[in-house]
Amino acid sequence: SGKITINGQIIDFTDEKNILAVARKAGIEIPTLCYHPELTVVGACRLCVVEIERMGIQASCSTAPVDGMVVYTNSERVNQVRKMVLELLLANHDRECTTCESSGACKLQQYASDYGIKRLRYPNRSQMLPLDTSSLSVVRDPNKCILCGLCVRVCKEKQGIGVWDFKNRGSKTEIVAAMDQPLAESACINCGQCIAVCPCGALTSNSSSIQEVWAAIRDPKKTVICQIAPAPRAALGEEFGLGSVDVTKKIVAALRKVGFDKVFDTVFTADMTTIEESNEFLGRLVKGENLPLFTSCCPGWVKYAEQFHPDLLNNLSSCRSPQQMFGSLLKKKYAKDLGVAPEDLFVVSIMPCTAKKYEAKRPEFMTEGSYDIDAVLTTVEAARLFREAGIIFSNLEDSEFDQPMQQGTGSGVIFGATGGVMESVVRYVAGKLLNAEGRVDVEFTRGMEDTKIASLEVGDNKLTLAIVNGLAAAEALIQKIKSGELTVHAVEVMACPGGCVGGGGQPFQNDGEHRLARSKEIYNIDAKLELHKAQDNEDLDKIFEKYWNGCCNHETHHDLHTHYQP
Ligand code: HC1
Ligand code: SF4
Repeated sequence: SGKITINGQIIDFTDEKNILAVARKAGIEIPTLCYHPELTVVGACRLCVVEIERMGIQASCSTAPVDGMVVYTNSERVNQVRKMVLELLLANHDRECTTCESSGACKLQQYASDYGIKRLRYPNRSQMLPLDTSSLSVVRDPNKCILCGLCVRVCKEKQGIGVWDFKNRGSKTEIVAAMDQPLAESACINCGQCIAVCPCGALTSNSSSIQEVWAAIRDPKKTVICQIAPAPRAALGEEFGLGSVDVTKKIVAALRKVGFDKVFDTVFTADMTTIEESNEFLGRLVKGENLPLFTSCCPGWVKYAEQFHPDLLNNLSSCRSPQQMFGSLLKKKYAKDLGVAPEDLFVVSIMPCTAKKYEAKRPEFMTEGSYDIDAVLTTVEAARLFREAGIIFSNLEDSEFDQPMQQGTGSGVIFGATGGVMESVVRYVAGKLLNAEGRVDVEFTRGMEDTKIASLEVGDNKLTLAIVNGLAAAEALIQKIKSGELTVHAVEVMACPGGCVGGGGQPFQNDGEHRLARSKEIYNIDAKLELHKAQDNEDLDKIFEKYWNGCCNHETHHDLHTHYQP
């Protein structure tokens, strides 16, 4: 710890590892394209240079603060270097901003504007290389890549997968997927975290579903239904300058204006998942088999388990995810009520997640030859749909979800943040075993740490529960469980940092600060809702009764569960 002077201002530092972090803490912005506070530092882009007395021009991301240092972040020399760095990057970058998926959410575009870059002194060397559109979830445009390496690091360090890597050296350097094969051939689990860190449009979500949704809406034969996941409600407003506030009812209103026939809440089937999964868990506890139970609503995690831990597949909950439970319910049951064939019901979901696009296309999730979910839009893509429809989002009047699946509990809403699924199960089980009336709030499940473990007494059961987000953290936990170092009864795994609020389909900036704000809003929504536990959902009771003669039986098992095969 010590003090440094930045632009004449004396600033204390404690455990910050670099000048950039000290400056940001003091509210002084330093531009960077390759630095991420949660990833290793490589000092590749040189945009974060500062001038240090007696040391000259240095990259602030890779220079440690030393007591007494005198730093200038915006001297003439600093700004000259930054402009040159930006011009060199732009010379190698496809600058077709008007047609870029990331226009308006691009740090390179922003900095070029901030630093007044008008004409380049260097020839344009960008070539038109083909895009990699092989993945259902992620599209890569190599012409936009500036080699910052954030995708390489996030996939390796946070997800422990390492799909992306550098190839060649010097001016031939490029980033490629494993074995230089199309992304779809790799071990990619579709989480979209590389999209979340990409500063400039080289990695974006596969947005082809937007056109499919328009086509269905314009097709008079189709009944078009939308469901909204928990996490987008606290993030979609960011796209319209409203911040991370609850916009659930505006999303419903926007979808009606777009032309959807019915709008439902994935929170309804999150409650359904809680009930089916909690009973599955209690059954396993009684029999002492297939423990620990791992949650399975995160499709990135499911693919990871299939690829790297096939011996754990019997431990995964057999419950379909809330997205897929809703799809199955709509295509197998509700379609009949409407008198519509499954293929004429077009089911869309708005998800914070790029892996949900892949989950929707898994062959086990079909009804009479038609996918249970026809199209998945990320939060960002839904915002684009609304803009394309000419909707002025911030002016919309609130609108409610449709009957007869209208209710959703706070327990279903918190699925959207890390720890929420586990908390929902605890609320349900405590309510059921202890006849607990009213609210059962759990403390240890909350917070953004990547690993949370606690033991709770619920009735006669002493349960040890673990919650992880990010697959590197999941892997570390699995190793402890497999080695016998740790015994747990249930594990919640979410592939994305912070859970679904940090999903790869959420708005840019998709960083720690935004994940925290969204997760706070998710818990605010829960705190305000009268319905608190999954068993409080009366609409759900009626639907269970009507379609399956109750819950947690052979019939629900057939329609709402699945089986993961090693
Ligand atoms: Fe999620 Fe889920 S919470 S997985 O994070 O279980 O995507 O939001 O919709 O299906 O409900 C995502 C969010 C989402 C499912 C639910
Ligand atoms: Fe890696 Fe996730 Fe990107 Fe796939 S989507 S390459 S797993 S970070």
